[in-house]
Amino acid sequence: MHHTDQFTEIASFTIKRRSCLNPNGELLTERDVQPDMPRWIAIYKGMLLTRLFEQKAVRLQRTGRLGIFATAFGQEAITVTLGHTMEKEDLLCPYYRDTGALLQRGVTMDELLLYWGGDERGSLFHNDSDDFPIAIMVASQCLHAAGVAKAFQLRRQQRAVIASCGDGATSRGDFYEALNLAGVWQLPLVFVINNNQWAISVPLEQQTAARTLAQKALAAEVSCEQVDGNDCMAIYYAIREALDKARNNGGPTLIEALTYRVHEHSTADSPEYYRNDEQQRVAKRALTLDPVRRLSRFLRSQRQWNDCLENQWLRTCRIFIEKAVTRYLSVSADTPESIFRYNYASWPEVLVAQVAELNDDDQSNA
Ligand SMILES: Cc1ncc(C[n+]2csc(CCOP(=O)(O)OP(=O)(O)O)c2C)c(N)n1
Repeated sequence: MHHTDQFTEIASFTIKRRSCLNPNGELLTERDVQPDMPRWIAIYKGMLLTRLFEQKAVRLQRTGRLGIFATAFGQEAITVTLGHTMEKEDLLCPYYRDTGALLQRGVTMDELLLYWGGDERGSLFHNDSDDFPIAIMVASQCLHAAGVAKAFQLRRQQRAVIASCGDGATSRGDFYEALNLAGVWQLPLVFVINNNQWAISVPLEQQTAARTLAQKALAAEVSCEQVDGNDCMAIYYAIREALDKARNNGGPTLIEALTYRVHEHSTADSPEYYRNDEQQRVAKRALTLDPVRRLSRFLRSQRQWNDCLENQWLRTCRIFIEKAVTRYLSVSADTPESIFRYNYASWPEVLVAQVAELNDDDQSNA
């Protein structure tokens, strides 16, 4: 007996990748990008500022004045453009590689240094936004973002939320749960995945068998695309369209920004221990895709930027950074009980006892 089954195609999907500038800074898009020139300059300046600030932060860590730091070196385009593109009323649930976005959102360098210096007061942003503190717990911010987006929807506010995370985060349950809720509730939520292809020592191919991270959105019926993550223009258009759609009840979007982590994950690791020779070569080659150089080439070809402007801006950044570092270093240490301060409006009995014990210890040590 011979059985044949009848199959009908019931759904099919494609994943698109968006690019506007090639690695030489040449335009690939038909769009009229000229009217937006001040925007490209602002993003470029934001990337330089972020790069210099992060270099300083690493030096502070190396000299014992910060606990740890994670840079976005070579992948500044995603975080800076993301912060630049959001409206003030939107809300960012950032992760630890979002220094560039937070600086764009008006978070001060002093606050960021306090945070990385282990001081809880660094999470109290005074930037007049409702942005969340930096998430260290991988993917936790995706669920927080879904909750906030649901609140905006219930209040009928025209505001969008961005959940920013890395590729490793998309391997966690929190990510899938948030994505599922975003789809089923049609939340005003944009996921921006910084796919730098490493989760500390674990390369992407050991995280997932999926050919793109964008396609993870398909199962949740969430719109998705991949963008060249070193191309500020492509990132800008993708995020702007997604935010506009979210604010106008058009539902959620997932944007996978494809880039590469050139250096270490953070100041606490060294890639030579886990990247083999070929992977080290790939990391070196990835430097040729540098988003800063790419946008610089574009701006210079348009006669919008030159060495003189560059040097002037670098000088301004350095002065700005040095002043922030001085202020950060002059902040006196918080009290030990600060580790309890932010979890509860009023402490439960068990914590009251622990705080008392801590204060006793503190006094007897003094
Ligand atoms: C829930 C949880 N598990 C483990 C860690 C330790 N950890 C910190 S960062 C990281 C890798 C995250 O990689 P990815 O999401 O790709 O972001 P990237 O740092 O590469 O930008 C891990 C496992 C953590 N912070 N939270």
